[in-house]
Amino acid sequence: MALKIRVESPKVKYTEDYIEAQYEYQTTKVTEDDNINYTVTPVSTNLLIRTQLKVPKLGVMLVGWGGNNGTTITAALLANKLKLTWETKNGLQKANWYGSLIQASTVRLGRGNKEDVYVPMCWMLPMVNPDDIELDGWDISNMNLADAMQRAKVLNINLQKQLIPHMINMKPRKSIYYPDFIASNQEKRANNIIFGAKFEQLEQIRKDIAEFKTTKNLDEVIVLWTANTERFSEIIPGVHDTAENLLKAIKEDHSEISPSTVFAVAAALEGCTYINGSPQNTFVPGAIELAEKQKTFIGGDDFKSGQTKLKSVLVDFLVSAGIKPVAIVSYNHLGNNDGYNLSAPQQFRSKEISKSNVVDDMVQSNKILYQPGEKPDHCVVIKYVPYVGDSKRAMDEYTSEILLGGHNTIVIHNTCEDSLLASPIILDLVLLAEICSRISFKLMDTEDEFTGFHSVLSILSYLCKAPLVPRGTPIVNALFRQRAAIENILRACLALPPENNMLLEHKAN
Ligand code: NAI
Ligand code: DG6
Repeated sequence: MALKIRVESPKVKYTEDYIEAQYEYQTTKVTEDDNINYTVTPVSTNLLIRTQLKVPKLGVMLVGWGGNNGTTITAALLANKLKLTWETKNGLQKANWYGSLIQASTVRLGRGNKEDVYVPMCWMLPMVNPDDIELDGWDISNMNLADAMQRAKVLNINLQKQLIPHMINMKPRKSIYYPDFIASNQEKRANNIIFGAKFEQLEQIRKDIAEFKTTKNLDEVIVLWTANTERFSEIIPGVHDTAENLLKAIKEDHSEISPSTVFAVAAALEGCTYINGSPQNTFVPGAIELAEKQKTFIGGDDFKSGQTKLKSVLVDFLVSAGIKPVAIVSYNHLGNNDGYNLSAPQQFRSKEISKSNVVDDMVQSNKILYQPGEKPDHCVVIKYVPYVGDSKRAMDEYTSEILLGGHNTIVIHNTCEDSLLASPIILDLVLLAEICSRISFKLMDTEDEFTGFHSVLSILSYLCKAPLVPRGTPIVNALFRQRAAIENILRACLALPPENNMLLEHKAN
């Protein structure tokens, strides 16, 4: 693959197979004596970071392929690959990847002759081209993707008409349906089911993955859950706690193992990355341990698409400006099948949990504003209103305390198609997870083996409402900290320093 960016530096070596970067990773160690005095020690670690150049032939399998997100990401991949255009009342619309961090956002590379030079994030390292992704998936509904796209009512009709011939022969594979885990109102969709015991279902999903990989001659498959939100599983010792117990419990057909966890187990056993785009606790401790043992990657939970994304910017802005948010009320209504499923209390509860913890790190970062344990009131409401379909309305009120007991209230009203927000995030999750599988590092000048990222890919936090991180790792929800992590890791792979925004060269006399 031709590289778009080449770094001229003795710290970067290009071989036939790798980019090797010598990187000085700088952190600070702080010792706190009595909360008033701090001792800070800069720490520097010299790393050798290696990025494999060969981009794999990638397959993506979506669980919930026939849903609004599943059909919309399929349509977006096809529309971009086929370079489709379609008439709208505002003129000719071209396919694009707006909303994708990797495909449609840029990174400041540095200073050119006269101005700053920005490049698409996907140019930083050799990444999978979305046009080359092979798609497949499962759904408990047997509807073909063309009909399912029409059912979703997300896309412009002129685009749908062009896509129908490309999607009509796409048929979701049979899936696992345990009625107890999703809302009972979903039952009428469930006509495409793998019957049998849990272990037999697990084996069938494994066969599906293997068959897809062989038939399409793929190097790698990523499995992503974009199916209905499930209720939380009750974590039972001896069932969910270790990889061994989880596998044993599946063999014993234990009723408290969810479909999404069976998929996670199947993916790990097939050596695949598994990403959870919904809020439920798919990654029970045993599923995490299994991924660690299998050295596969996992990421989640719950796509961070709209209201929460804005929240993770706005609260960060307020708290870092020294303003104290004291009440956040987030209301939304929508009328798609996701909203219908979430109208059931247990499934709503999963979403409520996922949407509720997203300001914790920002609040905890400011001890001037918040006493230990103090948090803003935070209320999340979701209502199902069929008429508005996929066009979700989100209304937020942020009340903050300002100078000398004053108050500041910000109110936001947001309307847009939920699946058009989620689909580019699905693409980003896949592309980022894939590039992470080609990055490895070791301490400089040691005989150590290169190691890759931890199985739990916390770098995906930017794209998730409730980021899954390795045990004992801080959770970051603030959007621009999350973005900076991605950008600076990509820069590190090229031995480029983190973007510091100091612009000292323009500030000094
Ligand atoms: P949807 O209801 O249109 O699609 C879900 C699909 O999953 C349906 O076709 C359903 O038949 C299928 N399904 C249910 N259980 C299944 C199983 N066990 N195996 C295979 N298929 C199964 O929902 P939509 O709008 O596509 O959302 C999908 C998920 O993504 C939901 O959990 C939603 O909460 C989550 N999400 C969506 C966001 C968005 O902005 N659209 C943002 C964050 C999360
Ligand atoms: C109702 O809130 C439906 C949900 O699936 C959300 O639309 C989805 O989780 C997106 O949430 P947010 O907070 O990222 O807009």
